[in-house]
Amino acid sequence: SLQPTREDRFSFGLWTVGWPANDPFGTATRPALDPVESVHRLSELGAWGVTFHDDDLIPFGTDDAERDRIIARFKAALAETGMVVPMMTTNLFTHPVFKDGGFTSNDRGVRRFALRKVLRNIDLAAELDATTYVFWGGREGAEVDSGKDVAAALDRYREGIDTLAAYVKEQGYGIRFAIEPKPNEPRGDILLPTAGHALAFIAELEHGDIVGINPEVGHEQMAGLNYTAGIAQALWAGKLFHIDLNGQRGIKYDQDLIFGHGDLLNAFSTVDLLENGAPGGGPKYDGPRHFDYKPLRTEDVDGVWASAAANMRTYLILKERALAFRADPEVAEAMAVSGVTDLSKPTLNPGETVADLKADRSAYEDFDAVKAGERGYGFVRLAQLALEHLTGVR
Ligand code: 3MF
Ligand code: MG
Ligand code: MG
Ligand code: MG
Repeated sequence: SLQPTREDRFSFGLWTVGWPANDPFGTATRPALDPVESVHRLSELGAWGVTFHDDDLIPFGTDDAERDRIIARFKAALAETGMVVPMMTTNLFTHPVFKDGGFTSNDRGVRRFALRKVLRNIDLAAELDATTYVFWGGREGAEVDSGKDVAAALDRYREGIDTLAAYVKEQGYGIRFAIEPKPNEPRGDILLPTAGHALAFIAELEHGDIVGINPEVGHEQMAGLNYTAGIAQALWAGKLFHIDLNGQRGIKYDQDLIFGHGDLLNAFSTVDLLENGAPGGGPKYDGPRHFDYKPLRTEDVDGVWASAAANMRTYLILKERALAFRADPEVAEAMAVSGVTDLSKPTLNPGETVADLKADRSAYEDFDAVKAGERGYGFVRLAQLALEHLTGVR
């Protein structure tokens, strides 16, 4: 069915539907939404969860009494609807104090303030039973190469993440961290620009065991990269802790389009991987299907809810098509012909040593490289089969 249910585990950021559509060239075109209304509307549409930055719910600078009141009212909306908060995150990018970054600001006082802001919100995340805490370091970067010591910045980034991860462990919160890469915007260059950079960074952490990544479709595509291939590597590394689904059309500003409204073929392969796993097996993604998109600035409030529904419906359409793709015997046959399934077979025989390989004349001396070079792999046929399933022709 194309009707979303709780079992689909669709979640939305409060900042997505709640974006009043202010951009660098224009003022808001829509009124601000009450987070409590967003919880109710998303629930009615069939979503399962909401996610948010501290400041999305509790405006920066709110006093403690008002903060408590806002949280109590929000909790009541969750209880009324049964909506959950699977993920939370920190806004370390809007206020001028963070203009040179949070964890990696050149100003040490700002770095300490950033850590305190996160610590406070992690306590709230634990209170709301969130299991993932996302770090998108939008201001952790630079425009001027000589103005940022990248090695020192990475030391401070590591210090920040490790300090917070140690805290989560000490408190027994059961929360895992997910770093969200982005190549640029709002900074000219952002640290940890791609999924690969973030994975390499995590390998240098003391508490890397509870740190993974939250790749966003559009962010990887802004770097000209293939999102499906990126999350496949994260899955392979056991580090795909969360995902930000949306759409992007090429290398340009962060569009945050509705999922599938950008590179549709890649959206299809993404859903195929998420729902069916890699053809040869391996770890499967088990987290929320989280949308981080922006309703177009041209839309009114009705258009906001239509766009939220469109994300979920598109995902479910692609899921149906991806299941049909994998169930098609012709696809299985085409994958076998292409060698897709053969790739899961280890290159060496069980127990084979390098000496054995060197002694195997069939591997080299007698191997017909010319003939092997003439082989057709049939990937075009696979691509066309995918397209025909995607478009509903098959
Ligand atoms: C910006 C983003 C962010 C992150 C969020 C953490 C404002 O391009 O994608 O949204 O997703 O900060 O989840
Ligand atoms: Mg984006
Ligand atoms: Mg974004
Ligand atoms: Mg995002």
